[in-house]
Amino acid sequence: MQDRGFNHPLGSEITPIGVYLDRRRWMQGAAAGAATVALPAAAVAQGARPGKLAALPSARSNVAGAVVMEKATSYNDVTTYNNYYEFGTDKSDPARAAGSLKTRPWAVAVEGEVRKPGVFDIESLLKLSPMEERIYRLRCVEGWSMVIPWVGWSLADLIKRVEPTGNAKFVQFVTLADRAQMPGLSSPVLNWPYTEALRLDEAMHPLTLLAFGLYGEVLPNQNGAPVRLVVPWKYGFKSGKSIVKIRFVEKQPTTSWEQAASEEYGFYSNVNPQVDHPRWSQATERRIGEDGLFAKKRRTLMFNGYGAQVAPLYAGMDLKRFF
Ligand SMILES: Nc1nc2c(c(=O)[nH]1)N[C@H]1C(S)=C(S)[C@@H](COP(=O)(O)O)O[C@H]1N2
Ligand SMILES: [Mo]
Repeated sequence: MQDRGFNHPLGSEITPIGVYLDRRRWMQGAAAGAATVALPAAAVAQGARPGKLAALPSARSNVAGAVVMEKATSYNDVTTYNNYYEFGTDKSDPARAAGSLKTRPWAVAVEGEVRKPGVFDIESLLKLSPMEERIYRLRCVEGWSMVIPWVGWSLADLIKRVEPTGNAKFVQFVTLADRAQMPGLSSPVLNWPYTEALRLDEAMHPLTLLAFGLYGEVLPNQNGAPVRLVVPWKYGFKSGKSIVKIRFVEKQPTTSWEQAASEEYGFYSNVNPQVDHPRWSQATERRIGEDGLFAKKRRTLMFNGYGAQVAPLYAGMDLKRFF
């Protein structure tokens, strides 16, 4: 399991009883050879719906490695400690400023090297595949992490639908860039629109999630409403928010972060405790919500703990060179 070798949990992380029971049933199900056990997603979310936004019902994930057996970061921390530079560079800026983002109507254009390009409106995307809840770690390159119950489905479901051609080697993700809605665009801190990209096989990996919600509700604007990417084995910036375009291309695209500082942010950006950022170590991380006097730093795991699922994608690659 991906958690082997992880830091011994702190007292504050002792599993709530409902989650413990849920986990036991899950393991019994796994032992019986069942792929899934039908349980309400709320049992997994380690707490009730916050009741702030519209509900987004989901089933428990079928994807191996999707469930992290750690205490979820509180909804309050997940939604008030954000990176979303289109709304400012302070962690508190997006929660304060992202109210101006209009998430309806919304459409995602899928184009480039695909046989079936098209424009998908958000309503059709919400119905494209069954919603699953997946608890993933999110590890920022800055050295902090969270555990978040996301709601969405594997990006692969959309990719199969549009039928990539043999020339499709990379997938680019483009965030909305509208000065009227996004005050941060007046600063040249990044090249707008924010773009990210994955290799096609990374994008097709079942762990790669197109997320529409968290904590059983639609995404708050500051977390990338109405639709964002979550790539759990890579540093957080690979997970683009508020996506309006998905483009299939032959050549490796440069990303906004590479354009800003290519020595610091490589294309791959796999979470890797052995490859430090040029200005700081990546060996440990601070879990948001564990900021007390006695909070220990956590050891960062190779591929953020998802190595059993994703290491084969990088077999034979020098991950110091392709950082
Ligand atoms: N469009 C856009 N997407 C973005 C960012 C951003 O500034 N703009 N920040 C990235 C970074 S650095 C991180 S760590 C995650 C943070 O996601 P969260 O705020 O939902 O925790 O979003 C990523 N996606
Ligand atoms: Mo980040």
